[in-house]
Amino acid sequence: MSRSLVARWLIVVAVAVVLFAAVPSPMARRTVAADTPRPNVVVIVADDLGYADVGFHGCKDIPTPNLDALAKGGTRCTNGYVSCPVCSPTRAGLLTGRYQQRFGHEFNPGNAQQADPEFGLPLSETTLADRLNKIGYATGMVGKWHLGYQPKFHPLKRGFDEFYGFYAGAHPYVNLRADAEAPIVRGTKPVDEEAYLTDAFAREAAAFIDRHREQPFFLYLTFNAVHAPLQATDKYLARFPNIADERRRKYAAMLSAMDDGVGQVIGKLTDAKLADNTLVFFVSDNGGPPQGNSSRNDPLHGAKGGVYEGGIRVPYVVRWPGHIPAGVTYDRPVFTLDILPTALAAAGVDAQQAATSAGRPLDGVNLLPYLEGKDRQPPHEALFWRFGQAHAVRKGNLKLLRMPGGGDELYDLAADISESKDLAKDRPEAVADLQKTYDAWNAQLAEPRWGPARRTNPNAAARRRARAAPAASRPQ
Ligand SMILES: [Ca+2]
Repeated sequence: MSRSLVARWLIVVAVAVVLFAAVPSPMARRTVAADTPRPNVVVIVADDLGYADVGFHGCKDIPTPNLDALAKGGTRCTNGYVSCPVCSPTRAGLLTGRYQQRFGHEFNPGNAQQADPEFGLPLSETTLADRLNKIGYATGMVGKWHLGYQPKFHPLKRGFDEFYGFYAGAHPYVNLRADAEAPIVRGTKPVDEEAYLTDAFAREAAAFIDRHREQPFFLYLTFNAVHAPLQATDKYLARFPNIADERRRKYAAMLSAMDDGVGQVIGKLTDAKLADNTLVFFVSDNGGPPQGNSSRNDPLHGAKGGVYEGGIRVPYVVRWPGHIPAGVTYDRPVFTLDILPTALAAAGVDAQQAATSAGRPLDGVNLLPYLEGKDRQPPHEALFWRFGQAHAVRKGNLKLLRMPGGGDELYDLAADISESKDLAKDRPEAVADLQKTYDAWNAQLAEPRWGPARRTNPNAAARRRARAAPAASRPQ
């Protein structure tokens, strides 16, 4: 056979192979059909939302039909916790899947003027956005960042392709063009925003889904609703003519706006025929602060800032149609650190293995086998909280806690969700056991990288900034 004939023969064989491969056998077709595309991931975080203030927890004066529909379409975790009773540390834990105290992210920073210059999610940590971006997900963040003011901590440097929102822990909702010191930014550029901020975030989230409907995406939507300041528009206030308390009425309007926003985002997923292929989480970043925004946590005791249940147990919903059971509750303790490994498992990645080999093991676990009912064991042997002088550990239904200036308190949450009967004196052996468990965890933690005391003194913060600045730029 001449060389040209060999070449022709090879071409014919190659074409035949390609054609044959393009027409899969019945077996191959089944494999393809079973191999569903990687799901989108949408994590929606509310800010300072009380445990009692959603319809699916029995809220009566503020309807939340869209959140209720989300809960009905998924599993509601009745013992869903955050890893800190305040905003920034919870977000650090959520986005890393690791106890934030392992890397010193224990406290809120204060505003940009007061914050420690080194405040920010440490660059040693890998975010959920980093991990999903690396495997081909489009990653977008809309809302409150609260994980660093410096450029090196910017969302676009932490795994997000797109960002629309603000950096601080709180923001006005109206008259946004006037807010020159703490602007709303798109990417890194300040923008004028005409809309009510909650409406703007919903609009941007829906637009992100529209832009990326053809590829797997991760949307991290962090409303600052219903965090103070209490500001709402007439459109939403008009829904609550019967709430006499003016602060509660404004809170209701803010919450109703956020509920509309959730409806807009879920509606966009549905319209784009993506709902069945999207894993959605909804949580609040900490318990409600009734004094701050008129929220309610009942029947839980305590509030934002403390380690009673009212500070750390939050509305927690997971929805992934066809995978996670719909309209049911899951009652074992879970927390926001579980979001990262669960989302990555849904995307086909064993996050724990990757994180462990990188020397930064995860504390969260993949919840899918538990929520799907394949694993009946509790996902966690114990959950822990440390927030300065306040700390707590929950093991089974027993919870040991200590608030600043107080002594040991022990509660059986199965019998006493309101933490009304302190069992510490009656059950010293349980106190000792839980304390030992807590001590073993606590010994693994780092010192806080910044402290709450620093943020209360702007002069001290200014001195620290001066010390941290390069010598040439220091004031003489
Ligand atoms: Ca918060």
